[in-house]
Amino acid sequence: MSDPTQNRTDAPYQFHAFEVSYFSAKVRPALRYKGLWVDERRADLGEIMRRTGLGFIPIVVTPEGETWQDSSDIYRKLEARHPEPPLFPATPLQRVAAHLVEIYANEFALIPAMHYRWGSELGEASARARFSAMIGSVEIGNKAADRMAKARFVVGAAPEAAAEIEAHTAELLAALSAHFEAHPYLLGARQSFADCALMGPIDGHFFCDLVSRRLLLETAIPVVGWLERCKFPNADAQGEWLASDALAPTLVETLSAMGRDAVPMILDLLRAFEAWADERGPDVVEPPRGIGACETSLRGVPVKRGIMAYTLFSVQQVLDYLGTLDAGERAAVETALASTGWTELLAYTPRHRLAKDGFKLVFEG
Ligand SMILES: N[C@@H](CCC(=O)N[C@@H](CS)C(=O)NCC(=O)O)C(=O)O
Repeated sequence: MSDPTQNRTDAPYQFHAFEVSYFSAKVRPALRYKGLWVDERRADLGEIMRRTGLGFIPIVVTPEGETWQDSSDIYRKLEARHPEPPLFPATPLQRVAAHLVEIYANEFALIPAMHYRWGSELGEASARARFSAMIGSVEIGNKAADRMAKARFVVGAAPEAAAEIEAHTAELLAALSAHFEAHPYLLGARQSFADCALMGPIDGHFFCDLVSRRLLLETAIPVVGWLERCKFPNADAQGEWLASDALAPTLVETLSAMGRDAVPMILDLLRAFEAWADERGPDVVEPPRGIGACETSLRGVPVKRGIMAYTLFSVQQVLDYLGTLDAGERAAVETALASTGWTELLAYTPRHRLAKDGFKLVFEG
């Protein structure tokens, strides 16, 4: 049972977010799980730009007025300030598994999310109507929609791969449904940052959008049950993560459904970013937002995708954690995940390293 006074603050945390935003949906359940006093407000891009110099949603402003940006950093800062109830498992296998789910959410699940929102006439028409209703202007709503509909191609949600994206999603939802029939959360009876991360695609897009919401309601009701639990967590009433650092066999199946398509693509993206970084000029400290596109594939279908520095930053987090383990712990993690496709990513050794300078990603060293 957490100390009820621990998370008391004199002023609320401000959460600048959108209901339709993927990364807002990734952060919101973590704030709620921590039981914090939160004032959620519609993101104002002008204010976000002023505070961070970046046009990314969401941000959190602390009761003292400090700005936090980047969903992964927000998890870490929340955990440091409010360790109870915990978001980060302390045991190696569960911690690595949680990082892998987060990497899947940061990097790959964008594809089905953008496909279902923008990849059909019905999806696009309903998303445009929702954007316009939300913004209160058809003209501005459509402009925002135009930008996001194009971003579909940047993340690799290619029309030629529509069947493969839908097959991936069906397998993911089947694996998650089997898991949530047996366990309330990914790691057992307690929420972790893995659940929060997966809420990005599943709450921020799938449950928000007409076509994918129907898919969830028709084919994946246990996932909807989990989503409702994550939306309104009562951390004190939750149980514990599985004992002895175990992963449920159904979670191993879920990691496989994620890893078999995501890992080859993430490796392609990492290699493309590192090849660009090898060749960059000596004074390029901050990688640009757009580095061009690379050729990757999904189940054999060629897909173009934008190369982003963030992919390396995202993968660094699990590699850094692995680096803190001793040889025996690392071997146990690799054995447990051997069938999932993720060990190839865990074996990747980057030649470059990124760090944060304020809100900017920069090369380290
Ligand atoms: N790394 C950031 C990514 C945030 C992000 O991409 N947010 C989207 C909305 S869900 C956004 O603001 N996109 C605007 C853009 O890409 O220009 C995080 O984890 O918070």
